[in-house]
Amino acid sequence: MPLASLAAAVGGEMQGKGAGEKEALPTTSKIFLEGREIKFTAYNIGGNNYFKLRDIGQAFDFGVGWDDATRVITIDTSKGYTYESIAINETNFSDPVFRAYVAGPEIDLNQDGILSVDEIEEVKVLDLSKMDITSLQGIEFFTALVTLDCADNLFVALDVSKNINLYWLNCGGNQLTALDISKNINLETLACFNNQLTVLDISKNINLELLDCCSVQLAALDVNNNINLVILKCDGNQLRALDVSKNMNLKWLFCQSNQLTALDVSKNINLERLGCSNNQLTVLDVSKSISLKTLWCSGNQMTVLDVSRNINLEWLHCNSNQLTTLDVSKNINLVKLECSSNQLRALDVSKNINLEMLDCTYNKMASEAAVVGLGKSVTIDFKFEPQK
Ligand SMILES: [Ca+2]
Repeated sequence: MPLASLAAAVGGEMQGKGAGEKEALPTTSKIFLEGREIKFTAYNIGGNNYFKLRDIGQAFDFGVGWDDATRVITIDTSKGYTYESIAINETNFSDPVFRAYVAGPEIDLNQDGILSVDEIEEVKVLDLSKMDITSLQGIEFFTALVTLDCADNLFVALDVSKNINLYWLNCGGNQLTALDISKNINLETLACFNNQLTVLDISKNINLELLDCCSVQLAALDVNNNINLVILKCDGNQLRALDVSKNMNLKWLFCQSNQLTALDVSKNINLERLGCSNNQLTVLDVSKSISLKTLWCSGNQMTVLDVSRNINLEWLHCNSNQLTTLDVSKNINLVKLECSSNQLRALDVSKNINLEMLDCTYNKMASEAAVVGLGKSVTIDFKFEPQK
């Protein structure tokens, strides 16, 4: 494919060259990148197609430069495409709030209404949260961006495909119906909660350590490739299953208010916090999660819960299950225990000398005497309401 820069001289690389005598006609050829057609301004001259080198560099994401001293065009495939000077206008930044922000002295350093290559290179961090922005069109120009907070705005789409250096992205609290992060392989933190995604593909984001995708209407979530995940929060979706068997580094797992009928955390030996309340779990095996400090599993359908291996447990919330017994004799570090609305006829807390809060309301205990060893703990907040 002959490469030539025929279009308007913008970087200076075409200055000084003659246009020639041949007729240039717009090309009818179609260009595809990974199956997707790309629109270029291209010309057919003498039977050959000619493209603007900067267009090719942008599409295939390699660096195109111009050394004015030696008058040489440079191609650098070791780095991504860098945009040439960008006019701060309605065409490039359609949203007036975002445009005004970009036009400010923090971004347009010399206040000439144009983003130079150097000015773009300076923009590593953008905090655009809570600004009532309806479109982030133009964010693609900030190719040096590593941190983008655009949470709590009003936009329905977000193109971060050119922001390949991003490692921290918060786009929660918008109206996104889709989010393509397949190009953002450097992402370590992604918060996209409170949107309407329904689908989230994180298979390319193998460096992801924190994912918060709560309340985005997901029916499924595949985290098999995300072996570096430390924190996963996917509360408030419609998940019927969640496979975390590959996520050995998980420390926090919150999958509350879904439709899980089973949850296997036997591989998650580093778990410290597990929240799986308000699902349809009938069993929960936490015997391998010996680092567990907090466990929220209320609002399920469990008849038994074995926490005898979880000696580091400090908080246990298992309200609204169908537990007939609860053995907390090994959990000497327990500070807070909520086990209301179960079928308990008795509860022995005599070993729980660090207990500060106990709620065993609405069980089947006849009187407070059914709570054994209460005086031995340091319980300061004890709730005992009328029993079932
Ligand atoms: Ca400028």
